[in-house]
Amino acid sequence: MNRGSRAGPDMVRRNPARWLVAMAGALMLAMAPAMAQEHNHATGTASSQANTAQPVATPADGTSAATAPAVSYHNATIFTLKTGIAGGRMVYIGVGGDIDGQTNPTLMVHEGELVQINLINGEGAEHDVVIDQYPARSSIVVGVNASSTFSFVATKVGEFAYFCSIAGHREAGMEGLIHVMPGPREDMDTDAADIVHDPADLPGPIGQRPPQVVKVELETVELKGRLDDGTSYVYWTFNKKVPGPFVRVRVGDTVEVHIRNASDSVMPHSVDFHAATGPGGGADFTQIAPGEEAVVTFQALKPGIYVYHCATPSVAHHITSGMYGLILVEPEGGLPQVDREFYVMQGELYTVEPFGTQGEMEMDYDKLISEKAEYFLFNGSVGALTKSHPLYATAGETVRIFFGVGGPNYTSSFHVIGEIFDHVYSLGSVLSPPLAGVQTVTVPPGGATIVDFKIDRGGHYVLVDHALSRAERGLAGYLIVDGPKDDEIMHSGPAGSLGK
Ligand SMILES: [Cu+2]
Repeated sequence: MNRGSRAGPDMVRRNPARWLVAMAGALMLAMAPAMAQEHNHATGTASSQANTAQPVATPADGTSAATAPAVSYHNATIFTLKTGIAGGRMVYIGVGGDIDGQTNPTLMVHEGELVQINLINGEGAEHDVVIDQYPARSSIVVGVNASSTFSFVATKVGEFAYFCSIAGHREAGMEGLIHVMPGPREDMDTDAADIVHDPADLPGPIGQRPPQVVKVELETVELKGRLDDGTSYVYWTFNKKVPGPFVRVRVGDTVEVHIRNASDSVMPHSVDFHAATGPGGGADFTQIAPGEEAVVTFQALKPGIYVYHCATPSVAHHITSGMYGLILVEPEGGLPQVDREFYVMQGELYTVEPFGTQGEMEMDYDKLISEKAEYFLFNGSVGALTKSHPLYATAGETVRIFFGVGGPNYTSSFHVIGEIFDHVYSLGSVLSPPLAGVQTVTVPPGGATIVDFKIDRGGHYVLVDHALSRAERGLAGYLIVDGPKDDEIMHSGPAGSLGK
């Protein structure tokens, strides 16, 4: 740990173990206030504390959904403790974040924060964890790998013991401190720009019209952008967003690309359209220094969904920094109509600083060329599609996601948790018939796909790369669907119990 204690909980908040231990609970926590209302929770502190009175034991496989406090995940400070034996004593051992591996770690939180504690049984004996002077306790975990999650709001400032209430266990060593510091966590937000491309921001279908000349305006802009709360990165972008603008044309169109490199750029930039046929996909004609402009024109010969990206050496550096986007070349007559379309792209960042560090991140060239990513991102930042721009839809609607991978290196196993793709335009081909009934789609770097699905049921759906370790490094998005949730398609309890 190389930072002050104030930053400690932040590291823990990004604790990778949160997904493994309390995936369902953590996901629920992140839901918008509207979702909380649907769960009939009052908002605010009282509800969160009320939850502690009824802790929910979760099996270690995380399949059971915990009750969700009506607060924002944004504010949750998460700790994971595993019971064990150290030096002949019974102890709690920190898992993940700054407390990783520590015996009876001191848990640093701020006044007013929602604190979530995950307890994992590490050796099999009966245990729990109780916070002194707070109405907060876990349920008892019995058996190896049993786990429990509870949460409470740290309303009282000071140092309080946490301990195991099973007779004799506190005395045997199962005791630590939770330190509630006065005042809110320092707002680390900087002057960093919001570089997230809203996934709902894309032009509508073209449909029936004859081919024409379509002018595309791109500006390459280097700017300090928000990577995560209190964390920034100097992105290189098309039009200040990641991904760049969604370009939509039809087959037979003439695409006239005007690219301008902002005068305050440091680097030269360019653009390579995978939808184009010709030298460098246009990159050979668009290598421009700061302040320069170039124009390249190409025929959209083949329909499909294609990536475009900067192709200035080192190309991997330009791509990782955010220089990618999608161009849809519609087939004649367009794609089948759907109710909602979304635009999502995946990329990864290679920073000197480990994932979760606060401050301004630096690109690490050695990590880049050895493909050791620190961050995996949808639409440019951690939380882009969870905290700031979730996808919204209504039950009964058909949804289409144009999904591309900028990369530069990692293939995505794109999946929406809780849904099945009705149609997949595999590898972005719209000339081949779409696949039907698909769970997970492979999307290579520099590749894209189109997935369509009807949402039959309200609820929370989660966009992931099913290489789920990447979810620990920033990669997740929410599709929040308004509509009835308890129905024949899925409901809690046995068959035939609905409405009884
Ligand atoms: Cu570039």
